[in-house]
Amino acid sequence: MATKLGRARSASIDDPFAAHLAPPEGETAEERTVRLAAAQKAEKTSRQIDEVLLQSKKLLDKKKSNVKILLLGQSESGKSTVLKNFRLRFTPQYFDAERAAWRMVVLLNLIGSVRVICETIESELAAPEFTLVSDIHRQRCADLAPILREEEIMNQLISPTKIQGEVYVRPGGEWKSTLATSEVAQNSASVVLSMRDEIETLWADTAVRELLEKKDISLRDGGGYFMDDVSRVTEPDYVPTDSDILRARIKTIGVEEHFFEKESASGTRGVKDFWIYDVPGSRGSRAAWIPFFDMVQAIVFLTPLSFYEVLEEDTRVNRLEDSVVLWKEICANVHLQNCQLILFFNKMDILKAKLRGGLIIKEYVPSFADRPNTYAGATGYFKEKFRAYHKRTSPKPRSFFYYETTAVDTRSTAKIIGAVHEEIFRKHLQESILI
Ligand SMILES: Nc1nc2c(ncn2[C@@H]2O[C@H](COP(=O)(O)OP(=O)(O)OP(=O)(O)O)[C@@H](O)[C@H]2O)c(=O)[nH]1
Ligand SMILES: [Mg+2]
Repeated sequence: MATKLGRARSASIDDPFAAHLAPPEGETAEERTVRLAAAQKAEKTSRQIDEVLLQSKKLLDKKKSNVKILLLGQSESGKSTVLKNFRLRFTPQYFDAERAAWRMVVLLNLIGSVRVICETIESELAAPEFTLVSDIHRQRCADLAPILREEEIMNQLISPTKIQGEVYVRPGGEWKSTLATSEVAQNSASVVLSMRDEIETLWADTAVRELLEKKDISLRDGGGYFMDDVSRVTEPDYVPTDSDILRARIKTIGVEEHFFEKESASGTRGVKDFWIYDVPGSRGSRAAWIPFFDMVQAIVFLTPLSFYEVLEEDTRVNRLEDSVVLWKEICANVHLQNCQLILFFNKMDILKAKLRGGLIIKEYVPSFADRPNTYAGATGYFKEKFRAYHKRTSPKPRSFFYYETTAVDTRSTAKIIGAVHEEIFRKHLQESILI
């Protein structure tokens, strides 16, 4: 039987809270236990809220005090690939944990290439004149229809909304955990693995290769190219290599924000914490860049020297011209006048291969004239152009940093990333001392 307890102490009329804090009159021992337990729970919740607030504040402070780097450049210039290189170099443990998800992206890229090939065959077969391919190819594509359905299923899983028919994943790691753990994705992967022979047969067909060449479709240049690795990437125990992850392509909508914190792994000692922002580069999404201009200390600006290509989103615009216009705008922007600008001529492996294949620069860039039609000739010429714009348009003088990169090559990029990181922190330190 519960006993009523008397009031422990009477509420002082001078203390406005005392009446609320004092135990209720005539409280039983049971009621007291319940009340104290409730108070304890409320206190715990309050502590948890305080903890969350403190963490958010710490995060905000970190953002304020840590170096922030922005990756800029047109779509497909290699921003997300450079971000992967930073992650591989500075947070290798996180990078490692994501291999299962990237395996699925590699398979998706593989299906994407099959889709391009089959669509090209279909349109060729629809042409009234003589075609390079025949009903045999139509049948091969029909046999491969199950993997195209799996592409749809996997895309549905990671991105329920498409934009203009294209699949984009949202920033953050959610799509990675979905792809890595979902049974539906595992099942899709099994379907792809079961069709490896059919994929290989399609790709080994010389008529198919000739058709792609005739249509000027170079799967190799488009990113996410794994057609030469079918047997390897369709092994049941396949784990993507670093290089595979760098070459895998998935489009992100919105801004990817990554915090780089010292990991205990060897090789990352002495690294200061910093943030990197990876933004989308297509013309329609460049407005998303502006909010970052006031807060970043360094910009890595990427441009492939693809004077022989046009933008995917606007085929009237030459890719290199688009990059030059962007570069001038970034250099001239007063909000960025104190920002370090680091220029990457990226995809240099592709430029080298094109030159080896007989690309004549002056046919695309008449002002190149009779300079040596070589890799050094091309990079030297365009480097001076970019340097001149940098000097002419920057609101106040600043250093010009420039690197030739092949972001899918982890080894050479790791060295460059190390040098860039050091340079950014050297300047940051100098400025902190001056402040
Ligand atoms: N061969 C070659 N491919 C590269 C290089 N850098 C990036 N790529 C590939 O090009 C494709 C596009 O690269 P991303 O890093 O996704 O390009 P992005 O600038 O982030 O593009 P958006 O997100 O659309 O703005 C990917 O499949 C990369 O693997 C390079 O140096 N050489
Ligand atoms: Mg990207």
